[in-house]
Amino acid sequence: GSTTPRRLARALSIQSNEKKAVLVTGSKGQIGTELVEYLRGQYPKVIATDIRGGDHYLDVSAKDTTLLERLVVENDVGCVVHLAAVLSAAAERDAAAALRVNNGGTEMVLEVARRHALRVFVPSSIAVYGAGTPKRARENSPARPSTIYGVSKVYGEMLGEYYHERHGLDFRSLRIPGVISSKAMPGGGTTDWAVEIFYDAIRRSRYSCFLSPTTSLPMVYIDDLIKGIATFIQVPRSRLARSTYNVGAFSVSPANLAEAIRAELPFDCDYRISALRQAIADTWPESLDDSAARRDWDWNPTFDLRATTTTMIELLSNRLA
Ligand code: AKB
Repeated sequence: GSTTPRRLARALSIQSNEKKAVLVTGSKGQIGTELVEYLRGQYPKVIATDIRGGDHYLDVSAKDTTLLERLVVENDVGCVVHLAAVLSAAAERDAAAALRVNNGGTEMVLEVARRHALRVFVPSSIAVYGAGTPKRARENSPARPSTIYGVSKVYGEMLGEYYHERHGLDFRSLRIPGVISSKAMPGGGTTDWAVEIFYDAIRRSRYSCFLSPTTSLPMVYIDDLIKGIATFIQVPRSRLARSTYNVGAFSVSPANLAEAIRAELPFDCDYRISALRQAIADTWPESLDDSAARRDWDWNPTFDLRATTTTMIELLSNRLA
């Protein structure tokens, strides 16, 4: 029949999770800093956790399920946004730490979410792609990463989808490109150059880029991403045809971005290529086919390269002045 206990449990948990509190891990990171602020305008309560402070200290790699469960129960949490992770270049330098944080953290969050019927959002990344992925990646393109970070992101997606199928957990994930933002720095990623370049352009009128001038990667401006995540975690499950979607916006190489900055400010860019980060970037796709997200839940980024560049320069010039 169609009303199996699992389907019923899923329907009930989906209904009852609307507008309860949201718990965010990694809330002090590049995405968390701005997402928490935005969600505070939308939910009665947002519990911001991080290893670096926030409302509550939480080291996801310690797998302290008792602490996470206490926060969930005491605050009537309905949804966990699990952002805490070690990014690609840092993960390559310390694979054991990346596995502890990325795999261990996701394991703990999914298990607590199963016990308390929570909705879970875990960001995935363009890093899931690798050998055999076409330049423009679709969700069902081969996802065979060659980095430990990519491996951990594939694992997170697959573990979440397993919990969805096996336990009816409302697991949702987005394959996110490089994120350009002004409030918090990324750390240890391969797309960090696309943020650093703006700080250096404003402070010193020059930047030394660690990727080659022609390495083109998909990017998204933070405002589009934040609105997209907020929409995606609220959309009725019945509108989703899958658990994991690509979200893209525009693609840019260091040479393109340097030129866009130069149209606004005096600016010089040179290249001191990091062998590690270049090797990682070379395995990632140039752009993401995000037509499924546009169709199913209205993903609709509005910032292109020019709008991102002028907004970043305006925000940072005011802040760093
Ligand atoms: C990184 O560069 O590691 C991240 C990502 C693309 O997932 N920004």
